Amino acid sequence: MKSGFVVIIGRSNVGKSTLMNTLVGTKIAATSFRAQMTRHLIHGVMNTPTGQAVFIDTPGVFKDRKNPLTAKLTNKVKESLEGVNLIIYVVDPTREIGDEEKASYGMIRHLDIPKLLVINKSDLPPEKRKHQDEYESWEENFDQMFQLSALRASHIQPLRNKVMEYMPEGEEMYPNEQLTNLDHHFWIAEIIREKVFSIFDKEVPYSINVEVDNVEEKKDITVITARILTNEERYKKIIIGQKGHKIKEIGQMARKELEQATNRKIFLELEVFVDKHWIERI
Ligand SMILES: Nc1nc2c(ncn2[C@@H]2O[C@H](COP(=O)(O)OP(=O)(O)OP(=O)(O)O)[C@@H](O)[C@H]2O)c(=O)[nH]1
Ligand SMILES: [Mg+2]
Repeated sequence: MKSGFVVIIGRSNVGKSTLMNTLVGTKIAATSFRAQMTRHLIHGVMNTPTGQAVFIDTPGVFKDRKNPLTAKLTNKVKESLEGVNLIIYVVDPTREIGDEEKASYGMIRHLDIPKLLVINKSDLPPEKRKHQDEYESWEENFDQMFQLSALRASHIQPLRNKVMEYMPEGEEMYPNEQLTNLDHHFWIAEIIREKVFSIFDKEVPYSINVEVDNVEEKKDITVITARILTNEERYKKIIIGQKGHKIKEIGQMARKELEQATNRKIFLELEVFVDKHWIERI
């Protein structure tokens, strides 16, 4: 059988995590319309009749934000390229090729690894995909180009087939029922963090992390205790909101998704703490 690693790489927000989820066929990585959602190397496993491809979702290459997180995330992207069999380079045709895109492409251009170019977001109308032609002209630098919509899951199968063609002979790396390297606590934390990203704008999402302390499976309900950590007292106030409205909203959104995904009733206890050191633990 065939088996190998496929890294999904590109600048922030192009749809890498959405694409991985679609390729695997289930939601593994959290996604957001805000940049820098992904902070870890997240594996998503695709099992096919011919074998197994392990996708590695990576943090987006990000140039502008001068927070201490960016350097850490960039290192993770570099690390992700070691030992992979194939690179999927994702671009967003609604955004121009600027410094960030060039920096992103610069991380892979010299590598002697097969590369596929994915021009994502094909569901958007042509007038929004203003830079389509510029990205298409990159085709010659890649082994093949694909135009697809990760969000709508359209034109995905040809990419899946191509990926399997590139996989070498080998034994499966994950047992059939295991689709990711994320442990249960981390997965829950990512869903909660996704909700924080969806509710707040500006700097709040970049000031926070979520840590899950305890998951207790009781007879009829799962009780989860988690903390939202933020750098500053003023953000803590915003996250809690007036009369606790915001934290309640985050909790409800996360609980709903967790209940759907696990098919269990969930009790989610969320608290907000100021902790400047969360970045060191990423
Ligand atoms: N219209 C459209 N939107 C998409 C598509 N794929 C992803 N998106 C949206 O683009 C945004 C970013 O998606 P993500 O998958 O989180 O992007 P990412 O590249 O993983 O971002 P980072 O983890 O921050 O680097 C989200 O709002 C997605 O819903 C697509 O095919 N079409
Ligand atoms: Mg992502």
